[in-house]
Amino acid sequence: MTSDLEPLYLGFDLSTQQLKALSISPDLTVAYEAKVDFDADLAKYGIKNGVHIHEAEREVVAPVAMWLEAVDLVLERLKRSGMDFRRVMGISGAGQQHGSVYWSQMAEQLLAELDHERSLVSQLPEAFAHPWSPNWQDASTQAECDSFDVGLGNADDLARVTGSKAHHRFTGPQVMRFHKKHQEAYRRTKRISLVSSFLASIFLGRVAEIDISDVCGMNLWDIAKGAWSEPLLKLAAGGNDDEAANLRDKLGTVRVDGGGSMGSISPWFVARYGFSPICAVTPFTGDNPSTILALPLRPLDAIVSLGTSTTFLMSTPNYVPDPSYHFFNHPTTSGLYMFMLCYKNGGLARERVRDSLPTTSEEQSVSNTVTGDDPWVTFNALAASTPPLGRYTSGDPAKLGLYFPLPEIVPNVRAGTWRFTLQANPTAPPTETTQGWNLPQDDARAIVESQILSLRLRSRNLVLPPSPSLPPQARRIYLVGGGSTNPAIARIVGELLGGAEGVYMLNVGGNACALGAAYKALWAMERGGKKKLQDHAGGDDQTFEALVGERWTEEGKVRLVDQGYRRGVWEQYGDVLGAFEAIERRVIETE
Ligand code: XUL
Repeated sequence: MTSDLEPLYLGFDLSTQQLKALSISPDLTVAYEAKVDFDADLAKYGIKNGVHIHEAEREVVAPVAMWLEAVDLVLERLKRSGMDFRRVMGISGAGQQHGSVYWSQMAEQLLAELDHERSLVSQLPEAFAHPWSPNWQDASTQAECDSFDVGLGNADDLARVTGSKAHHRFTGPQVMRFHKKHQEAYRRTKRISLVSSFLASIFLGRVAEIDISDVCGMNLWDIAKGAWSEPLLKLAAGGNDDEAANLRDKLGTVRVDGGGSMGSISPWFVARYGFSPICAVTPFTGDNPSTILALPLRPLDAIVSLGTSTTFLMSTPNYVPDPSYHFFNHPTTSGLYMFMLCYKNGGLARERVRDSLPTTSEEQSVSNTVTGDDPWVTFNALAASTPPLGRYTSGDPAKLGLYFPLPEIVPNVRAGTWRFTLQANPTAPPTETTQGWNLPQDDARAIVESQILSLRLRSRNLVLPPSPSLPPQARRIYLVGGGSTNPAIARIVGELLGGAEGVYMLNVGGNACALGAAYKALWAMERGGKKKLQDHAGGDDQTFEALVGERWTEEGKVRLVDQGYRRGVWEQYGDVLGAFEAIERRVIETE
């Protein structure tokens, strides 16, 4: 180790709209942080919300050069905040999942010979066979998804082998389209990285391996065999064996161990920013796998991320794949898996309802005096005062809706709003109608219920009874993201999903993903204890959960926001799960 300076561990989060960097001390306290906002800082790339959209083909891409420039900029900002880079003993990072980067033949040499007097972006244009990275929001690959879904038999078979059925954004279908659409660029491509391994490569000074968790977002990795799926490689590469072998070379080997060191940081960072030459680059992973590392998450605890989109994450020892959700290898702990649901419609859909609600002048003045300009006052008041399922008396029909201002992934359905009522007799089918609805007011509770009902429906086979007297549910539910501060949403999450030990807000200032990356770097280097850290070998002794669990204190990091399970209410929602499934099916069938 460099002298007796206290070590720091540095985590990056390369997301759609920004690059964040955050360093922690060994006791897990955040020491320094900085960020680059693509739209605000790098508008010259002509992006909006970090991407370019080509509407006609439903194509969404991000400029790779912008990310390179962001790396320099974020490190400059960290330096200005006073961080001494010599202290950094390990770095890790998280990347938006599924995106791919296409390196040229020149990449390795250019990465190895960077001149510290010059920026990354000025030296690496020739390192890429294609200047764009297909983004997770891309929806241009329907034809390729259709081929993937029948590639191994049917969508169930694909989900069983790779953890997911085919999705537009998954890298296998994306590579298949790239191969057809950009033949020349594909031919010039020497290596293909995911966004996470691309960022790791920059720090490593050579193309880094893809990690064992993020690789599951490709529809190309056979999870049970722990190997690339040969038939799927062949499919993505255009159907012949030589092309499949060539694609395997482009993708390289996969790093099975989520910890340890992949190598020392590239000399460019040492000379330009003063990093120690022995600072280790540890494996980088996807943003969702990294988010579950922001706390010592126990199996059967769940994270609900209430951002622009909604994601539901759980760590579980059981691999129970199904086409309606995703399974990934856990990023640090072999034998565990990450279960994920990922929706396109989340915060934006709730905002649409919020903005449609009438504001009485009385409410407006309460909002201004009590809460400043909180735009959620009316929405929250309505969501909290409406009884579960909009049923004022036990004989009232239940109100159920689907609210998708954007085309949805779960289920795969076009944009639209649908409202139903369900008679008290549970065997009666739901009726599509707005009769009995008090609109738009009833939408406030119904939209939150609808989003959370979908989570409950799809996670119900993965949870267990936390104690003999309780029905199957998560133990703790942690809320993260913008919506996590909303008390009305927290209460509905508790009423509907339960949470035997309650619903908590993870209070980490929107940094869960970068924090997870920093914790991962720390664990990667310190899991073998002091001795191995000094030898700079990284260890292999302590699990992530054990090491971070030992140092983690809840104080200031989590806050109880709802009691969770309420007997009777949780069961009422359980009674309408079948009807909710039926209305989804009905909507899909009418497409
Ligand atoms: C997950 C997904 C998004 C991206 C960007 O499947 O597509 O959550 O990882 O955050």
